[in-house]
Amino acid sequence: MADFVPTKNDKFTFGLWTFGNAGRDPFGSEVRVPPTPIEGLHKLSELGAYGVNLHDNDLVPFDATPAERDRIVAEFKQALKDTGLVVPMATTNLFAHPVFKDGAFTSNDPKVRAFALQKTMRAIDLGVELGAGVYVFWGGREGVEVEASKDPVTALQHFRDAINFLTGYVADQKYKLKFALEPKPNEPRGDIYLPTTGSMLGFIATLDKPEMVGVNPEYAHDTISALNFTHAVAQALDAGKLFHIDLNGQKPGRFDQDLRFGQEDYKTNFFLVKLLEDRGYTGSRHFDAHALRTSDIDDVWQFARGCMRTYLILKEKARQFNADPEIQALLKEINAGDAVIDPLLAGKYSPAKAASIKGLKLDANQLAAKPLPYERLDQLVFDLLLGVR
Ligand code: GCO
Ligand code: MN
Ligand code: MN
Repeated sequence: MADFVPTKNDKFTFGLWTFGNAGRDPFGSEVRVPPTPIEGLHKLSELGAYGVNLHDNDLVPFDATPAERDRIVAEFKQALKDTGLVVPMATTNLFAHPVFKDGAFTSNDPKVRAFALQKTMRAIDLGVELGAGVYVFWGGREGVEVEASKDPVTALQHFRDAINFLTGYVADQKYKLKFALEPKPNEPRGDIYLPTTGSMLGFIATLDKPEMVGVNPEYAHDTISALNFTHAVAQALDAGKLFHIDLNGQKPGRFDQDLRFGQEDYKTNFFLVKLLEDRGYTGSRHFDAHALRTSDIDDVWQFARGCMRTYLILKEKARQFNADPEIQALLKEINAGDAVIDPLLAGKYSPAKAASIKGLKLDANQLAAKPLPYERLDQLVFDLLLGVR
């Protein structure tokens, strides 16, 4: 820990598509030949990662024959054994092929929706075969540019039908698999349905088997909309729905950058890591990012190393924050309770509590005069993060 070198216990995972990114962007072609999935397993194991996650087509090409599929999967399973890495999460590529150009589960065309279900059932079988316990749904193409083209309520019903169908499939197969829905406001669609973690949580409550379904929030996705990602994760934790998390870097209000974890906004990432660690989150710390377009392969591995190192540094900073006497004394002062009032505010409503609260002698001006030394607190956090404490 002192050298911030990860071990498998840290549960760091990378998508095959992350180190496998060839640097293509909307304005330019590939800039590097990425490592194969198997080369990636060996390198990540050397770097101290815990596992890899994948879309069906990151491993098995879209048009592979059943024999090719079986050979590729067998070789990959052997490499997992050789490296000791695991596959905790799997997902479906429902965005790359032109068939999904106007959506998968929310396409207006029932044949496309059926094709998406067929592909996803096969991809779930693959994920389970590789040992995945979490299955992610990122609806990259589930949206519109032309509002007139889809009825938004019907689109939600179609999405609900698909998730209900697939939880039924998983239960029927007796798979031990949970679903994690990943919200994103836009990109590649102009507007994607269910754009935030809160929208997903609301939607989950309308499903047939809500207990099987949680969320996979991503730092970049909430940050694109300039929302507070740590608060979104807190809400998911509070609801018992944080089944997975995608960590990366992003400037607010920009295109989807997928930067190295922690590359932007150290403070938000510090509070994010602190939240995950303080609240005992036990899932994978998954990096859904890729190296810069300027990187060669050596630099790709610097990127992977950097994601994990940054997490461990922020985790150590969280430990220091929790052990810092001055910060803790301030927090104690700010959070001082009240032996009479606290019990009245906690737990369920009762007529007796209502009467007691109505009868409290509370002087608003006196309450307003209470000092809140937040400038001091925030500067202490800054000093701690910048290493001068
Ligand atoms: C994105 C998304 C994806 C998903 C991935 C797993 O912005 O492209 O974050 O990377 O996380 O498809 O479902
Ligand atoms: Mn993303
Ligand atoms: Mn993601």
